[in-house]
Amino acid sequence: MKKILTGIKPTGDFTLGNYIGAIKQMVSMQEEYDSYLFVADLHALTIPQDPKELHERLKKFIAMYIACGIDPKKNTIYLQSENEYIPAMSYLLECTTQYGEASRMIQFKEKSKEHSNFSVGLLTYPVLMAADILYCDADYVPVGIDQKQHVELARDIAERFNHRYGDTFVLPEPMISKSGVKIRDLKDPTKKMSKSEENPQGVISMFDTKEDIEKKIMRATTDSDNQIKYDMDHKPGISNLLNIASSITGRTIEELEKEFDGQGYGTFKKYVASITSEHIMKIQEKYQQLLNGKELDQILDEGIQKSRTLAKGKYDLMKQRMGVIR
Ligand code: ATP
Ligand code: LTN
Repeated sequence: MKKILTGIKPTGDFTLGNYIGAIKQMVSMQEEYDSYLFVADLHALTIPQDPKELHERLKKFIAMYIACGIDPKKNTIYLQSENEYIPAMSYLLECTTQYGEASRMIQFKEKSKEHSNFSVGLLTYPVLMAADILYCDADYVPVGIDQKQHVELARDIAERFNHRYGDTFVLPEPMISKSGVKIRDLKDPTKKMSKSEENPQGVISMFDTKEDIEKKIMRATTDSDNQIKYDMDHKPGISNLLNIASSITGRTIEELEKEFDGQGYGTFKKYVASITSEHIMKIQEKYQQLLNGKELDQILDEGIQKSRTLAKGKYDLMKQRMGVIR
């Protein structure tokens, strides 16, 4: 069975974009692949975080993954920071990574401009990500297009290590979903719905109340021609709502266009608001049960045990190959 692995940084509330773009995709693949899913809490630290808020988000994210349909029996689920072999591997990989490669990463260039006095962690971010991927010999890494460059760097680092020290790593490939849609910000549909967005009005959090979800959708920015037609270039607002409705119900865009033909934006928005809020409320019900129960700790204990065993094996092999053993 081929392995897939992905992680999400807990840098803000888990959004509808993360659900549709990342978790739903993992759910649809969990039968066919040996799947690894983690919370990338060490990666969150590359930009300053409030420790209390970050801590509270960790279990919330895990509970949300499972409430969204990730089956703990079919996935290895864990917190990145509980596997100490990953940062240890990352150091060894740093010594096989060129400074030029790391500093050419687009995310590094952008974020280092945004934050004055940025940390060294921001530069080594993709090397830690390489360790995340390489320790378990992941074949495919489902990510958004913005992370493709990081997965390709992980592959380059692995290839160089294999060449220099002998076969050690499987070469991973990014898996960019063709069908996976990008959910846009409801207030500014030209940009991605993102958990670090400052204006919450354009972002649906999976923890929002039913009323908030409905309000945000009813107030979503749309054009003025009142036609329910998919056209991302000229009608990004309404196209975004069509994408959301289609992802949630499994119905095609054409079916939805036909059903709401001539009915105007108000009626369509009400429909999207109602199916989206109901869908998220069902997920929240399951989420609450998980958060209140004991199951979560057991899932994390099992996940980290498996993850640590694999990472220790790979770390020891790397050290042996590199000559740093007694
Ligand atoms: P940040 O604001 O910190 O960049 P983000 O919410 O944009 O965070 P990431 O943590 O970078 O999300 O992404 C986690 C996963 O969720 C990735 O696989 C990414 O492709 C997916 N994802 C995030 N936002 C969206 C979106 N709006 N539409 C579709 N997929 C998304
Ligand atoms: N950098 C990714 C999160 C991430 C990740 C990973 C994704 C950290 N480690 C390993 C895939 C594989 C992001 O910002 N979305």
